[in-house]
Amino acid sequence: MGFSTDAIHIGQEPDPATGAIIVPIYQTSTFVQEELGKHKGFEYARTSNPTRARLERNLAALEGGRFAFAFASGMAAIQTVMMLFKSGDHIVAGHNLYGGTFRLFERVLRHFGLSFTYSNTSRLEEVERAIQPRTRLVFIETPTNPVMELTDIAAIARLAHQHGLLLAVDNTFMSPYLQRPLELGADIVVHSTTKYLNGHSDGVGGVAVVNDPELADRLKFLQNAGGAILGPFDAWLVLRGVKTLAVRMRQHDENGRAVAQYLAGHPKVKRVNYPGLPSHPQHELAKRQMRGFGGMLSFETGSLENAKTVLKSVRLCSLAESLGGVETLISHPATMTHASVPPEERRRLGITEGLVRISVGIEDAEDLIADLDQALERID
Ligand code: P1T
Repeated sequence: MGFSTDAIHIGQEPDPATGAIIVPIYQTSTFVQEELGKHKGFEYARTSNPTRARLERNLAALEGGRFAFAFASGMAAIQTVMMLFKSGDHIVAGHNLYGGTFRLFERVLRHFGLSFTYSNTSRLEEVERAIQPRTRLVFIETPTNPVMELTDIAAIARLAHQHGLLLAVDNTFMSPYLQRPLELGADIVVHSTTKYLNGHSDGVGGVAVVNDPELADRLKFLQNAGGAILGPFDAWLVLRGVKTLAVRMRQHDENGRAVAQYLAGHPKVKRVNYPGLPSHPQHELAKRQMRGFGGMLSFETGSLENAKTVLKSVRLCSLAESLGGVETLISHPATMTHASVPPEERRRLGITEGLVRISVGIEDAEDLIADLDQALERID
């Protein structure tokens, strides 16, 4: 079946007990057993909950994987994936990650004996140089948050596997509608479901998806052992959100292209980071590896003052962290999402004080452009 059919039907079958067309929210902590060891497949809701189980089945299918595990947040999903490793292990990570991921790696997991080398994963030779005898994992975002740099997933998967490493891809920015890393060779896909999968800015969650049954067993164990699970109501919101994932992503993509093109032609905008623009250094890779370019972009206003003016002047775009909702959000990575990245590292990556990020929503594109136009008129 096609992607939209899967999104609407897999895990979303009518409730066998009542015929309810919508998956019920099983707001329960435990399940009564008939006798010792005899139950209906559910014992305790940390271990497994029917609403969450439905979502996990759905998201596994959408990512082209066999197993999915839903967590309380994107960070909880990433944290649980990192618990697959042990003290002494080394991870090669992309140099431009969501600030919270970098913070987890540097300020938490280092204390548990994991070590990290950050490299420009768009250059395979840099990744190869970073590999050490105790390296176990390559962890990337593509496109990256917020400078929209790409990594060739198929190529880096081959390299990782040649060295006996796992490849994990944070697919939050694209959603499985636009990019399916498992099909390109990745071993683990993670998402902040808070973003496009939920799509309506009304819940925080995360997921990890894998194909390998052994990896799945270990993640299932860690999900239960650590307990950072997604609650049933939040799982239900994502089940509702994914039904419109395909149509939303098509509109995010169309609007993203329109806004990027408008910004690229604006005399006061110094640079636009959007993989759909022919000027993007990896535009060809984007066309090959993604089904569209999505709704995320960032652009350079030239100074902190200019960025502040834009953020203050927009009326339709809302100044807020997060992304992937139907409404357009605008933000300042240097002081918001990437504040935990050291300033010199930020500068090196192009996360300047003048950089503004937009999560282009699915409003009418001409209204978004008009809003940005009146805001940009106020800058130098
Ligand atoms: O916020 P949470 O659901 O825990 O997800 C963390 C996360 C993981 N991966 C990527 C690529 C992300 O962008 C995020 C969260 N990002 C934002 C809140 C943001 O505004 O960029």
